[in-house]
Amino acid sequence: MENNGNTPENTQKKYYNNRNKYRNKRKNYRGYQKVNTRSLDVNTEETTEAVTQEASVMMQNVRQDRTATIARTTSETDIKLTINLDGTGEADVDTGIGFFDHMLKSFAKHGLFDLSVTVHGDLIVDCHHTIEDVGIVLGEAIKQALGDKKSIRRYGDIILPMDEALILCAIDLSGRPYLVFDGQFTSDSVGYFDTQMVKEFFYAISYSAGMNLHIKQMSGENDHHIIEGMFKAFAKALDEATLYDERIKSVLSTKGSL
Ligand SMILES: [Mn+2]
Repeated sequence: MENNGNTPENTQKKYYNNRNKYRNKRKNYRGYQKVNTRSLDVNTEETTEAVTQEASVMMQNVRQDRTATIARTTSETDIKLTINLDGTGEADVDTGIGFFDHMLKSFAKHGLFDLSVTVHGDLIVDCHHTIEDVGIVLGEAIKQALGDKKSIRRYGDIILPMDEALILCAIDLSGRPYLVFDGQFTSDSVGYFDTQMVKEFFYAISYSAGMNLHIKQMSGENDHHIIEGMFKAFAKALDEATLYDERIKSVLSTKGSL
């Protein structure tokens, strides 16, 4: 009564409570990943601490679902888009512009994103609204899927070859939009895709995603190669920037947010 409740009975109860907590943690841990648990078989205080740490790592591994779906309707376009940043490259794309579909499928495949896009755009006018608005919506979806950007690499870059074309792409998921685009095309269009729209598309993404995006054509002659190189390079750089890095415990910024 006067000994702070530390009766032999209570002490035993506490012991069993702690033991059960420890066992549950171990059970959860084992259920999560069937890996080497031999190191957990010795019941010492040190081991309990190790298990607690493992449990915390385990919780970090149970990541947020990085999927976003956005629907946007204006008088010019009607768009529904879903992206999963942790996908496998599956794409289901129908924009009404064959070459644009080809580019978006390349983007999904090489970034290992799952992407579904359906667009009813005013193609009777031209391809402008359709391509620009998909850029806006894709950027919004990327931003939404990224969430708080905790534990991601933030930066990604590549110099990607496609035959004679060589494309540099560098990304900072800084939250600050900025596009630097350096590309020269010799034809007005590839299929029904106007080459002027390449820059517009990436501009729209960088602004709606809050992304610093550099795309630079280092060489290239064939517009199909140059544009496809840009979409693939963007995909690879974005994949790298969105990858989780276990060493990054919070967001990769001295400000504390991105
Ligand atoms: Mn191609």
